[in-house]
Amino acid sequence: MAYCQHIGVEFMFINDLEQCQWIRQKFETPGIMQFTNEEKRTLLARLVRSTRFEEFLHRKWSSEKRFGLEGCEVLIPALKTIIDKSSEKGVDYVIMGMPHRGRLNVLANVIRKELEQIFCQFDSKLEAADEGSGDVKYHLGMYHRRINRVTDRNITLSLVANPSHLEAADPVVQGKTKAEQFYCGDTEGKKVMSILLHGDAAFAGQGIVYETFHLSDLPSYTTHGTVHVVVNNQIGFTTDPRMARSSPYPTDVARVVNAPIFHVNADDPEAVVYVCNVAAEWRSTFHKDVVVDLVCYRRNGHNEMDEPMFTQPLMYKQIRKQKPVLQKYAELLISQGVVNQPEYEEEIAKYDKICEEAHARSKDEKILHIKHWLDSPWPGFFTLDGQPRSMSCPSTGLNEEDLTHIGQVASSVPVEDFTIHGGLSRILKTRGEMVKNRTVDWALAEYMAFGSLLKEGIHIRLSGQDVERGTFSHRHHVLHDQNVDKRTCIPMNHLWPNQAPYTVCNSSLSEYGVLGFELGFAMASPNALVLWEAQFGDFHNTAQCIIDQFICPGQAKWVRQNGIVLLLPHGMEGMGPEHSSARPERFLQMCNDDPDVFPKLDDFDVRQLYDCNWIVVNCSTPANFFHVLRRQILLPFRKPLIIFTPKSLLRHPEARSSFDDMLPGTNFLRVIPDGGPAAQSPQNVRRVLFCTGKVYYDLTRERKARNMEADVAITRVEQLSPFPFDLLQKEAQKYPNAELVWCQEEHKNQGYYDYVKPRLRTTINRAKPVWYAGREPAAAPATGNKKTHLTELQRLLDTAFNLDAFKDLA
Ligand SMILES: Cc1ncc(C[n+]2csc(CCOP(=O)(O)OP(=O)(O)O)c2C)c(N)n1
Ligand SMILES: [Mg+2]
Repeated sequence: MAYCQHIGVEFMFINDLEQCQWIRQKFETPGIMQFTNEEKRTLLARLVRSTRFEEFLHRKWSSEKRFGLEGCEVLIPALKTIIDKSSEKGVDYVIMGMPHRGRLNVLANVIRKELEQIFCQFDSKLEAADEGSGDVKYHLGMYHRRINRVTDRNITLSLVANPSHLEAADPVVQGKTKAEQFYCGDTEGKKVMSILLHGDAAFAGQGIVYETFHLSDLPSYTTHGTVHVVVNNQIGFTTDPRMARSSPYPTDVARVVNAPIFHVNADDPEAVVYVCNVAAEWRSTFHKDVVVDLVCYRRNGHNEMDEPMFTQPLMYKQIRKQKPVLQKYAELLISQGVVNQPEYEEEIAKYDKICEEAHARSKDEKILHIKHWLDSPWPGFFTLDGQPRSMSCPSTGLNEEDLTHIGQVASSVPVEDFTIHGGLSRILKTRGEMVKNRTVDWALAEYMAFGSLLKEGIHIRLSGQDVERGTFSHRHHVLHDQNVDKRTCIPMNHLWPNQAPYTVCNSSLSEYGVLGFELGFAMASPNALVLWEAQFGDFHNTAQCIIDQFICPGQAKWVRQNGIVLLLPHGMEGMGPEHSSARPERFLQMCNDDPDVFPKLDDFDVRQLYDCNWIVVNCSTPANFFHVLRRQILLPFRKPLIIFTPKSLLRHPEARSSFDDMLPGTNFLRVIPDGGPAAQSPQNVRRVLFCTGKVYYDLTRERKARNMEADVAITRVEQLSPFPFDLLQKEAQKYPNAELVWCQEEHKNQGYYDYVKPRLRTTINRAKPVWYAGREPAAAPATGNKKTHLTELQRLLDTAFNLDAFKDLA
């Protein structure tokens, strides 16, 4: 149906008449695809750059992997067209995500990274100069602000660094895009947009593609349309026009991604440029996603070391016969008289010279700077050479007045004529009483932390399934009028006259996509507290790639800090195997602190945090939860923060904190020592139980019941990583006659034991054993049987308080 035989369009599932007519008009109007001679020459020049860049790399480093673009050289003019058109429509910031294929070419010719910076990455003798372990050259990111030569307007281009894991960067790019839109007040996506590139196989196969597409229709997640470009080299070569019209994917991909797909033959550069113009126009008109499918072939193997004839001999015999697209297009323009042979050759010579000169300069580079590849700089947050402005953290306490004020707003309805649910009235009343008594529970402590940061101009964004109410119905950050449909109120946004905005948003039912999105959001600015809450902690594992590939090693690979907070409900409460464990063992296993070395540090409070790859905590009191959230922002650098959050403790009468523990001068407590009779006569203490989180409440209850408060001390480890070696050493030394026991409610091969044991032993120079009281090893995180659950709990408490339990083992 398309006017040009090299273009095919899939959009029949779109049921908006205006949109359908728009597409028809773009593709069915005879003669609509006209190019001026100047446009043709620009296109030729862009093809020259794209083609000669790969040839140059091939000549200089024939045995290096570069995932070249040969066969789809039109990608460069395609992207440049989308950017030019978008710039013309008012866009001044384009955030891009892309896989390996053609990435170096895009860096060089679209984002315009200095060529010498790219070339020196091929020099194996250069030393790495920055902190961290770095990454291979075709994963690194880039940020560049420059003038768009076609529109003469400023444009900022950012390419987000990514792991090998295909399509994992998609939601990250979208989150960053959303954040950049949010911070510049671009509520309709008119100034900031994203472009996502895909390989055909990854596009069709990876579920994260669809998770990301489906975020685009949700108000707090939409980026108001993304232009997707698929480098589709799956179907051989494209001289047969039928190929350009047939979708290489299962035909319902278009339907699933809910976006029109424009298929275009990559051997017809003018058709490609035309389609890219239409795609950019579609995005700026309807602010919806659109897919450009560049149907091409891949001239070489998967990478330059790969031999495609092993497996596709006949296809590759055909491919070898194909004239490169540059040659074909040059011949066409010469035959049309648009350029002549010498002009064409001069264009080639000009670019080759640029490459040669850059190559010569690249030899002067002595060291590799990963910093030059940063995709998200935070101007003003660091010193000019990228260091934190201080190595200290102020008190995270808050004055009484602010605590009371936030508490009052949290227990009221700050708008007129608004009827809330009766059950919620009771909850707010209880909150009011707590505030009068100068106490907080978990939900109030969170309120205090958020509310106080908002006052200080810190934007807060809390995202996840059901976070507005809270999975456990404890939060209620969005009030719903019981009489007026869809009328809501967010008291957190009624706290202070010039406060920062609070965003709380129920996400789609996705973890991988949404966590990636929030990570991207947190990348944009250090002055925001971005939190993702899992419905239950276990669900984070469907987002494991974001955790393993971005959150844990992000700074080491890409010198990029990120302060995202993960709230992971965790605790063994007889709820069965699936709602019990946030898998602390996995997070702890990925911490970079050495179990066998006592760190030589003057200041553990801040310096140890600076050295770690992420912070893992399990707070036992609301006040400590309040402090750790505030510390996250008051620190002079950013680290991901993993918090195992409670379920039953949300309503536990003892899990309350006094305002006194939150006042100025107070701080997050990495360790909470025993404060009872045991601590008063430490010489007499027979056992120290070290624990973390909710089991503390079971242990104190049991100790009281057994009348053992003078015999057994209970020390809470609130910050698991980086491990508080200094404080725990003091604790161990305080009780010279005591046995040391780690007690946890999780199974032995899970939880914290494997992480804590060697570190605790390091604090005491391995002078004593560290015993274990807890559940036995198991394959599942928890039993499905309530009675078994309680029996197991009693058994671990028995071990914890049986002073003879380890006698025969010693
Ligand atoms: C999640 C994931 N699985 C597997 C791989 C290994 N892998 C690297 S490239 C590739 C093929 C990608 O094909 P396509 O998306 O069509 O891109 P092309 O290389 O053809 O441009 C695979 C399977 C990967 N990088 N990521
Ligand atoms: Mg492919």
